Amino acid sequence: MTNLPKDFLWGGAVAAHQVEGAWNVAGKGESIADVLTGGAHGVDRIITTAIEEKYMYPNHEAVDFYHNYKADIALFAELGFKCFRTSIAWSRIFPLGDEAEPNEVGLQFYDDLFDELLKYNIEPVITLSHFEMPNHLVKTYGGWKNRRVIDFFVHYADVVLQRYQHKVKYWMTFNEINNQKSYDVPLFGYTNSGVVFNNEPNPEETMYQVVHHQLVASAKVVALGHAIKADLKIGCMMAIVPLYPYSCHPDDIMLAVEAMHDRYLFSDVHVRGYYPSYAYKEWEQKGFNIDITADDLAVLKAGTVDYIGLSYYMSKTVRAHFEDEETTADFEGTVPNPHVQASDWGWQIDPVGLRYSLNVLYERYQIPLFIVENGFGAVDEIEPDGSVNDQYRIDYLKAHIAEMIKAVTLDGVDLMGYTPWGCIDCVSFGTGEYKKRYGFIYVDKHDDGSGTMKRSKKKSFDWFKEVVASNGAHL
Ligand code: BGP
Repeated sequence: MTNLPKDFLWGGAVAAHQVEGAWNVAGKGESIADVLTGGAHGVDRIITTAIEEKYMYPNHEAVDFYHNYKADIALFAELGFKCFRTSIAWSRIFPLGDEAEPNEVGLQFYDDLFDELLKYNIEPVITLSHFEMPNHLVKTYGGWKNRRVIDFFVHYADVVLQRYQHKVKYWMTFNEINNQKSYDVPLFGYTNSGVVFNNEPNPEETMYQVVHHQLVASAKVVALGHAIKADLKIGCMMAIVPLYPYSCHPDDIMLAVEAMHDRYLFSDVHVRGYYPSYAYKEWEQKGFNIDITADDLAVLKAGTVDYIGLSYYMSKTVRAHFEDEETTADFEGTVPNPHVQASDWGWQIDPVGLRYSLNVLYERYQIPLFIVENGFGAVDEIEPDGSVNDQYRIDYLKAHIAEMIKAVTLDGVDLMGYTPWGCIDCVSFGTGEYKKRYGFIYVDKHDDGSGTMKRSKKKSFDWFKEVVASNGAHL
């Protein structure tokens, strides 16, 4: 039996640049996602900051949601979605990012998209910045390193919040803002902020400055949104990857606490409106000089979020001592957890970690949570009859939803909804591939550029439809 609230927001999630395509139509400017390579280049997606003929840019076409959104939304409606999470491509609204006047055709596209969702009573859940920004802001201003970008972002947010205030109630500011803490993974910094931290003289200090600018921008937008319409719900969005201690050795326990500071720092500021003491201590020890003004501190205080949106895919494990062992930590300081299995991409599958994370977050913050990403990336095989038997995806989602329901019904976590990632197949963010699929809806499009873009239902489609219809009672 389930006791999920009646208005629980079941749905699905994507991001503009991973589905829309139409990268240069209707006045859209070039975004940083448009210069990310894909396909054969694997994870090395940042090859150039300008479009070059010899590379493939999967986001240019993506799955052409821009032209197919009506038919795709009809399928979401068939799934019974109560909400649909996507993002607005900033460069459709402000092609360069620093203009005074928005691109009306871009605004109209999202009006039409939101109207189509509302036609089926599907609530749009909108991320303002999901791994893309106008490339002009990177080339001319240095991306989020530059304090002026705060004003450009707030202006963009002001325009869309005003415009869509009666159509969109649920908003988030920056997708997975805390990913940047892994500043030595170039893709995270680049897509979040237009900065490749490793190219900076002091990568970590620059990362904190960039993040500070974004936290200030986020707080300004939260306050602005509430001033525009008091009942808008504006959240942050965190990549939640719990870091377990490898053992009960006190050093493993403490290492996990320290490692989690890196993750909580972002949500601490978003939710509480001030930096935690451990952040100041870290900056002091490392000799960092982050430009934080008294005005900034007041802004942070005045713009705390209404809820925490989160992605959850995996847990990781940290270990303090390796004496006489062959195992060593990876580049992030994590080691394989012998008690869980991993996906083909090495992501550790840990449904209990979701319940654990929801508990820890709710204990810490006592504000509503919203799972806005969870899912299983896999290579799907088409059967001779055209079907896709993605039982592995059903198994993954079923186990995670079961733990999510325990968090609500047994632990009392206030959870707003659940939107699995990539409800329709889309371009992988991490690898730029089509073959890493997450959807209930298959899209016939492949890494060699072939494919008809035809949509078809996978086995998981009917399964999730029943989950939604039963409000989680039938898994
Ligand atoms: C999150 C991002 C998404 C998405 C997802 C899956 O980090 O917010 O944009 O793509 O991960 O990752 P991937 O596409 O690399 O499998």
